[in-house]
Amino acid sequence: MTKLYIADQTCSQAVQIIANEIGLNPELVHFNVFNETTSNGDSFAEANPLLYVPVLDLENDSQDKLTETIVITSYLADQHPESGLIPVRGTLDRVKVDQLLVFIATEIAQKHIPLMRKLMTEFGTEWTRAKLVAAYTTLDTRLADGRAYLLGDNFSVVDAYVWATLWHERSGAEIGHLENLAAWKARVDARPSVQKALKDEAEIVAIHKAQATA
Ligand SMILES: N[C@@H](CCC(=O)N[C@@H](CS)C(=O)NCC(=O)O)C(=O)O
Repeated sequence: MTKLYIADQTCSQAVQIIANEIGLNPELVHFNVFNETTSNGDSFAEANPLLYVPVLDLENDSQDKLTETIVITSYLADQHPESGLIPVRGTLDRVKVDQLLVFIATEIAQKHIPLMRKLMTEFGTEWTRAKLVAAYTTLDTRLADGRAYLLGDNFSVVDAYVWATLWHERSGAEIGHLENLAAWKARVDARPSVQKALKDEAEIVAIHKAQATA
């Protein structure tokens, strides 16, 4: 049984969604980023000394603990090619997806973090918000041909990652005018894998909170 470390409303939702799409049931462990405790008492620093979720503990003989959202989601999708969640490794289609995943990690996910944590100067805030709006605009443009999901007709790791890092409201990046993206979000919101991820996350967060107050 694998163990997936998650935190509330973070990029770890992308891994939960992909696991749900495939039908995997990793044990969920909640990491509280504020007090650095876990819902099962594990030391999270042993899983990832940088204290970032997600971490997938494979619980294998070599005790591999996978970090990096794009690595974990791609690994799970690769292990289950029948899911159609990612193109086959070694193809140009796959390179294009990897390009997009790195773009999302660097131009979207990590750009949000200093904004959400209010770490930037006024100039830096405006600059970074503009970068985010530009990045989201490229995704909106992809969807302009009427495709249901970011790669085409089928849901993929790319959709899961963009959805899980849609933090524009918390960052103050104004993307309300991107109508294709809004319609895409509604489609992703409705997926059972996404609903289950939110429900499972809320449950483990509540359990962890109850332990703290017991
Ligand atoms: N390089 C990692 C970064 C993951 C990351 O930024 N995780 C955030 C949540 S989305 C986190 O754990 N933050 C904890 C903290 O800042 O204390 C990845 O791409 O997966």
